Amino acid sequence: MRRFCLWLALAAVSVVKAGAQDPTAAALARFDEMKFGMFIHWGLYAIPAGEWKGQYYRGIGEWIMHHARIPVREYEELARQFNPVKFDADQWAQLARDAGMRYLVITAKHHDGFAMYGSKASSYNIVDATPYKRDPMKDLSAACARRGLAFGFYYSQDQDWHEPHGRGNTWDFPGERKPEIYFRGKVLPQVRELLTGYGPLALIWFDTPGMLSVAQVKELRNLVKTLQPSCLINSRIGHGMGDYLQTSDNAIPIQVLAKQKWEVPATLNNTWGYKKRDQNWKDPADLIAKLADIVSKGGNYLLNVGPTAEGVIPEASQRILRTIGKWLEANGEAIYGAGHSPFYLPDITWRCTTKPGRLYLHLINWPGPNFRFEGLESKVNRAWFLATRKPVSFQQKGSVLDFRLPPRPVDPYNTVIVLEIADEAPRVAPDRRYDRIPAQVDLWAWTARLRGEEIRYDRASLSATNFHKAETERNELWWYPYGSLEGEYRVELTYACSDAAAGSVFRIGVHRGNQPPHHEVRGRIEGTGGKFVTRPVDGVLRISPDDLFISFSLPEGDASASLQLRKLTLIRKGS
Ligand code: FHN
Repeated sequence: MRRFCLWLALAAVSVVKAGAQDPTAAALARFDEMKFGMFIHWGLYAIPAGEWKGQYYRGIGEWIMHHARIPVREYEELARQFNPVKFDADQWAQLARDAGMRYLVITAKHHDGFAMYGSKASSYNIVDATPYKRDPMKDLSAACARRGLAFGFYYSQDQDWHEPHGRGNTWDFPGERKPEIYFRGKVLPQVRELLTGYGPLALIWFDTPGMLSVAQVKELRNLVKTLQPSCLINSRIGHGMGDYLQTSDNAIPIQVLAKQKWEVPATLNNTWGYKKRDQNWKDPADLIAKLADIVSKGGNYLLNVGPTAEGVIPEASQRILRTIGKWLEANGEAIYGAGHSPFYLPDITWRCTTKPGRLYLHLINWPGPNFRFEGLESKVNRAWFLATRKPVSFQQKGSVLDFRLPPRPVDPYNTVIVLEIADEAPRVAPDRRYDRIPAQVDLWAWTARLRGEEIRYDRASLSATNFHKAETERNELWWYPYGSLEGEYRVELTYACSDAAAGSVFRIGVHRGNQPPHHEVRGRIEGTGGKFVTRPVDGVLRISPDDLFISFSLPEGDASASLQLRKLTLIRKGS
């Protein structure tokens, strides 16, 4: 504990030092400490909640205006019904605290163009256009401040389906767009309002930069930094002008990313904005493991809730978040302010975070009673379970540690072992370092983004299944290497499939941006009698550093949708 307090004091000094030089650097240091935040998508779209005129729309709920091509005049009617009488800012902020979150980001204006705060720049806002007539953002920013939660706004700066010169609404406004009119008339004044009316903002979260020019983005950035020099800007402002990297939605890099600070925005089910039908809630065990995964790779986790039109955060979301909060109460030391893993992360048994003189081993898939951990050259003085403080028995021979563990996890979600080491910073065997990507890399289904409404991950078999609806190619797995893979690879597939379901063509694609693959290998799913097997795939997969993601899908027919895919293995050619 004393060591931890000393470390906290040192961290505070470094923040003060950084702050003396550069407010953005100091803000980034604070952001890095926080690790876990609440994202809130709340707007008029919570009324239709995924259905329009009796029809269900697939996809994310806040996009219903776009998916159903709802005319502006009809969508505006929703404002006249929006009356969130159950909204309680203190309850929301308290939920974030109970979940162990340290910051909160809420949609001030999403792509539908409706301002969820009292805007003078556009009367299409919650105070002027709804029966509610109040500004919930005033209450929420104050409730966060009372609880020491950092506060930030989401703002859709380019897409605005309500405005003729905003981007995205081609059904009402098929004519030529003059983005400058929208940018000067709405974006700049509204961003000014957000930065001047709600106290200090930890960050402003721009989204889908689209068509804004370099000059416009520069002006937007300057406005933010002039009004609040320590307000951080995410990379989705565009043109490389953000302070930190926003990964794609629900996209966790496959490896440690240490060159810059980053954050993963993620959903608790499949949608951001409230959608009645979407009950595909993620398992708390999975979310807790993902939090450890993200922190061990150097990132922050921004986890979303989508409140109802009445202003209630769904019961299921609350339950999940409080479960995470309980885990953090006992194990937060291994998360807040922790550094990324000094090791390469070869499988999904463990993740590692660090503080001076300490390593935290997060056992996210229980290894059983004999756990061998290789690659640490520093001498381990002591080891104990973080949650119970009970010692863990181990033997160290050179860089090999052999732990003797109970047969079952100490914590069903993630058991953390603290290692007190003789060095301030761990010494790691060169071939195990986090930046040494080996010749053979496993892309586990668990580390992939699950793309689609039907696809599911099963923790017991460590595999993803339900690769349905091949015609829309929506049920897929996507892995994000963020520059960590480059070269030509042979590929192996580890999967199980009943003989009756065999036969579909599978595709492993390499994508640049959110485009169809520019390169791919294909094969056919063969039956395995339901057992997991590893089979080679014909062809060679070429990956370059600027490729965004690698996908697995059934592009032609989904007869084999029930296959269980555990991992792809990439074996660098010539190795
Ligand atoms: O289009 C939006 C989407 O509605 C949601 O707001 C997410 C959150 O990251 N961002 C965009 C898509 O990336």
